[in-house]
Amino acid sequence: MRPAAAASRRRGPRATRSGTSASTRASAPGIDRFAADVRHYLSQSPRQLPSRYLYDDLGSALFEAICRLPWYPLTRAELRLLGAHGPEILDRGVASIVELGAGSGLKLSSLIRAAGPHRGPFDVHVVDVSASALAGTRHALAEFRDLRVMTHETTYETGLEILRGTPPARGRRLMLFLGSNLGNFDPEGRDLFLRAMRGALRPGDRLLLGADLVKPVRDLLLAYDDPLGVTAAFNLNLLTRLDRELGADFVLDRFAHHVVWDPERSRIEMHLRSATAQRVVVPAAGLDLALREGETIWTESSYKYEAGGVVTILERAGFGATTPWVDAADRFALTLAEAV
Ligand code: AVJ
Repeated sequence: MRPAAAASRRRGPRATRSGTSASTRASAPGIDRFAADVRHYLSQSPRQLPSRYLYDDLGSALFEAICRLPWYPLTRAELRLLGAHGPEILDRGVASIVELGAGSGLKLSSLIRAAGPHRGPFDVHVVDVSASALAGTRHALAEFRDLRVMTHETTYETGLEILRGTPPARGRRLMLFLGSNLGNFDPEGRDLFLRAMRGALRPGDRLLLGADLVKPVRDLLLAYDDPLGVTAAFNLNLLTRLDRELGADFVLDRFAHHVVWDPERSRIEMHLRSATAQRVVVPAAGLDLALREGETIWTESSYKYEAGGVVTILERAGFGATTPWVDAADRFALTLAEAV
């Protein structure tokens, strides 16, 4: 996300020279929204910050690094599944592909490649709050002919609204929600969001959902608290962002990356733990915080699923779910579901 002044400008779709690509930045959330969210969530008990703010330019780059860590197998497992089932996922009926939160675009390009040559043409819509992620996706897709790429620099919710208004002229739409991004929602928000995705589709359209599965606790903890400290940097970077963009005075070495597995809720929580009792001000959010020693700021939840549970929640949201493809080695599920 670019919370600078430009974000408050609205831009309509813009065709580039070839006429095969366009971008919109429909009401991208800006600095005011960021400040208001920080004010609201840091005042809650327990204190928290929405995980989507982890992804400024540096945060997105750190997340890309996480995906290469030997202890974070999600991305590799999902890429294996996309490679193995590409032709079935992108079968002849698909004319339009939508990805929510595309990151680097690596998965999308791998899927299109795995589907085999002479597939397409495809309309491709990519929705992401990060301008750098969208640029990366464009770059990753540049090698393919027969793609009409439209990027939308906005939240998932706004992206879905745009998509609901622009169904494909012919053929089916395939929506991708990968990387276990679903895991960041709590169960209530998750069900609402799945319904919102269903609402942007028509019967016969499809959703491909990637979901990380429950695995041994030590593996989960290593995935979110890696020995190289990359995940710690990813988490702590949120404080540097608050310092830079909202004038806060967080001192990084007074906080520590802290990870908890909650077996009841089946989720990993990521926190920033205050090493000492300390005061922090966030001027642009009008906050003056007194943190206790050991108090944490909760920055992310990553829910982990059972393969059968994914099918159940999809069916509840209006999808006829097929059987998930499961990567047995790293316990990750890819489920292709049809809107009913
Ligand atoms: C991109 C949200 C799926 O929850 O596993 C990686 C983000 N956080 N390491 C996840 C993340 C810590 C990731 N998601």
